[in-house]
Amino acid sequence: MKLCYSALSPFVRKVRVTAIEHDLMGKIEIVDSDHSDMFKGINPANPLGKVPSLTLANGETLFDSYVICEYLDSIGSGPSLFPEKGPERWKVLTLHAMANGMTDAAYQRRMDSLMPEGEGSPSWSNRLKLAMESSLDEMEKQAEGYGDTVNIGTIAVGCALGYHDFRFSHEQWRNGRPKLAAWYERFAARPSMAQTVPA
Ligand SMILES: N[C@@H](CCC(=O)N[C@@H](CS)C(=O)NCC(=O)O)C(=O)O
Repeated sequence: MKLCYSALSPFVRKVRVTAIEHDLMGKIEIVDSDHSDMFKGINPANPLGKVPSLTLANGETLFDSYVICEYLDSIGSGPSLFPEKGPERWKVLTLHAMANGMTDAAYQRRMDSLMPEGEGSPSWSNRLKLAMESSLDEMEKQAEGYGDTVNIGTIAVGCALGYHDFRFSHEQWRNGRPKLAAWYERFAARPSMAQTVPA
C-alpha cells in the first residue's frame, strides 16, 4: 500500500497512529506529496489534491483520513479502533468528527495566515478560532470519560491537540482545561503518538 504523505499533516498523523496501533507500518510505503505549488494541490492521486491518500495493491485509491483509518482498522491486527455497532459506535464516530473538524479549522486558519497580503479573512479566521475553542471546551468536559481508551475518537483528539501545540502553542489550550491536559499527557506518551510527533 502506498500512503501519500506530508510529515507535518495532522490528518496523515492520524493515519500513521492507526497503522502503528495495528502493526501495519511494515506494509505501507511512504510517498512524498508535491509542495511545488500550493495552489495546485499537493497530491495528484486525490482529485481533491490533499493528503492523505492510500493506494492499494489493486490500484484503487482511498481518501480521506476517515476512510483510510477505517480501512486500516479492517485489515489490521489487535483490537478494533471502531466500535462495531450500538450507541458506542456513534459516540466514537462523533468524537472523531469533532476532533477532525477542530483540526480542519486549525489547518484552514493556518492557511489563511499564509495567504498573500489582503486575501485572508480575519472575520472567517475568528469563526474558525471559535470552532477550535468550543471543541476544546467540549473535550475538557469529556476528558475524564476518555480514560485510557484507545479508539479512533481518542486518536483524533490526540492528533488535534498535537497540531494545536505545533501551530498555535501561543494560544495555550491547557489554560483552564486541566482534565484534558492531564489526559493528553498520558495519551501522548503512547509509542504510536511519540513516534509521529511533528518536528
Ligand atoms: N478531510 C481531509 C483533510 C485533509 C487535508 O486538509 N490535508 C491537507 C494537509 S494537512 C492538504 O492536503 N492540503 C493541501 C491542499 O488542500 O491543497 C482528511 O481528513 O483527510
